[in-house]
Amino acid sequence: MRTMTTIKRSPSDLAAFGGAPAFQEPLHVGRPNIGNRARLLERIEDLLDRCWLSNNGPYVREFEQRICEITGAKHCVAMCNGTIALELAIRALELSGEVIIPSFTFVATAHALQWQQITPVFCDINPDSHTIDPNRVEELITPRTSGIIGVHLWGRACDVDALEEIAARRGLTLIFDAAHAFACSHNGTMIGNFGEAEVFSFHATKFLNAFEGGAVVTNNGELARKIRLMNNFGFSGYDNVIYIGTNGKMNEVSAAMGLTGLEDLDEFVAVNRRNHLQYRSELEGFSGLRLLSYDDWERSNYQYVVLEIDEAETHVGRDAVLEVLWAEKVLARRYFYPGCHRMEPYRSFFPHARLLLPETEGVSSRVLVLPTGTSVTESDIATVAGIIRTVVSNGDEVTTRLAERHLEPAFAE
Ligand code: T4K
Repeated sequence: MRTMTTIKRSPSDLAAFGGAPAFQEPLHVGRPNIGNRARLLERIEDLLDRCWLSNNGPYVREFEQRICEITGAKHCVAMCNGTIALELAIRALELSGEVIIPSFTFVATAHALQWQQITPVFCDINPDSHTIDPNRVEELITPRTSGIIGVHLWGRACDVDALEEIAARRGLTLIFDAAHAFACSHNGTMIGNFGEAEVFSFHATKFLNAFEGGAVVTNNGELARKIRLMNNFGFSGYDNVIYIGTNGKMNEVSAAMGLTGLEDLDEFVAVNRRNHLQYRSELEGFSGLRLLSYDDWERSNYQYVVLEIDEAETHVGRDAVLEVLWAEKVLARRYFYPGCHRMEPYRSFFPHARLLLPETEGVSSRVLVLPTGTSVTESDIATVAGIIRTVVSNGDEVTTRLAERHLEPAFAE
């Protein structure tokens, strides 16, 4: 049992102010969904018996097939991670010059471009959806712009239709970073079918994990063929290299993990959804708190519990709530603070970018991502929500006491 019986009714009960931590062991945000261990070990035994560990093995091929079945997309190329998958999609589509992306995303979206000497141009987001604002995209198009990468942040589709319209009208290539959006839909069509290509991540912390993994999914056969070549050094059959490539291959153990997770996909969704609804009911009615919701008419993986804290109403800032939670061993995260534009090398390249990104600045100062997934229990969530309720119900006091705490010599070091 992780939870102790301490109920945090008042600020004095909080670990930040001397109380016992609510959890004995850290409660992580990104705990992997493991699925059926016996099935995984069976598959690993099997691949060891077969002595086929990588290079387009049977489990990788089966994994790609299953991703196509689930998304309805025609082609899937599985890879060692989502970042390489993004890099290969960008390269195969011959993007160059400048590409417009949101700044409010994991830094891999920007790095995948900059790694190839393509400039990421940061676009502001819609503060309600947290995704790229199509109304701002058009202002950023220059003669050097070759494409747009929309990010389906938190697994909620960005404004696909508006981006498609702009890309078509302005002759730009459109792809999507769908790292968070495996098994999600947009207007009833599964993510994986939009733009020239969509990229999934199957990292340990993702809804479906392959330890590390990623994939490019597309309905364009020629593009899939090119990416498959690039993913394996450009080899087309033995001894014949026809393209500059790299090594982005997924290995068989990763595919075994991915296939095992796929067998429990419905269970992962059900648990995440239940967790989400519990957080919602526990935090409902507290002014200044907003929990991002998922559309019930869409397919969603409910992988992220995203809380926005409006300091003007709660009188306690997001960072203060974070500090209190960490003291309780609840390792909530400030994804995707402070925005790519405030990270290197982009901060040095574009020192004034923040002036064009007011919504990104605002959202990234308010967001806190809370623990969910199959390893988080109902009682864990009740405890976490209880701490948050105590903090926001006593916003002024918590803020003052944290400020005093920071003045103590122990915290000044
Ligand atoms: N595009 C977007 C929009 C993305 O969000 C990402 C990745 C990518 C592209 C690139 O895809 P990949 O190349 O990663 O496939 C994590 C992940 O490393 C990263 O995959 C993910 N996005 C990002 C949002 O989160 P960190 O820096 O938060 O990782 P870390 O080590 O702090 O772990 C997060 C939490 O999960 C901690 O509380 C610890 C816990 N954890 C982590 C691992 C790895 C576990 O409990 N078990 C584990 O095995 O980046």
